[in-house]
Amino acid sequence: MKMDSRLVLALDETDGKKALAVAESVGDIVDAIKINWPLVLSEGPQMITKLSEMTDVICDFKVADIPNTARLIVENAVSRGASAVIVHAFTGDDSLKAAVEAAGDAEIYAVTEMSHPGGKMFTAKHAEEMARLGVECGVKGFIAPATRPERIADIRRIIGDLKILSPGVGVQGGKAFDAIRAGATYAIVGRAIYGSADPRSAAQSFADDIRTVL
Ligand code: NUP
Repeated sequence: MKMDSRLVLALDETDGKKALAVAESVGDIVDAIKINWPLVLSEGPQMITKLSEMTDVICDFKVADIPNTARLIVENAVSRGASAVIVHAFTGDDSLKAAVEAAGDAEIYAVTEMSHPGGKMFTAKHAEEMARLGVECGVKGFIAPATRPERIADIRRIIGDLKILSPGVGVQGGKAFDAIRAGATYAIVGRAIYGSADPRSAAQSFADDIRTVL
């Protein structure tokens, strides 16, 4: 995955045509596109393949299952063109290892602490443990909240130079440059780009913000 703008688009637009138009308009600005259940459920898993012809695709399926099911999901996503799959870490070492093995050359990113207010209830309490487990199990990166940049710094201290992808920028209140300054490798931005009247200039302004702290 590129590390140029350090910006990842979260493409939760559920209209396939609009989603592809946004992807095309910002494709040269973002380093990757992250898709989630809303787009895959409305437009089908072939969206993974279509988007992967433009850029790296991260499947944010937040896989939280037994090892065999985790393996089946990851294999399927990767065979359709995903460069990375996001999984939950609370499932434990066997499920995480199964996901890593199934990914092959693709990457597995594990969620540590979620960015929304409810993320403090359970995930925040175990974020460091989950980060340590992820390192042991061979994941290539972690999801940590731009809404709480100090927590990105906490996770960075545990994981060394593995990747951190940080959602929660824009509508959720976080700032891309705060996340990067705290140790995130990429800022993930969804609605503030695809929901904007001019997605390309919105993406460019996030990329410009990030550049000020690189
Ligand atoms: O903790 C997380 N927070 C979060 O927002 C983990 C995530 N994977 N996400 C995802 O990032 C969320 O599901 C959505 O796809 C994206 C953020 O979108 P937005 O708030 O920028 O629109």
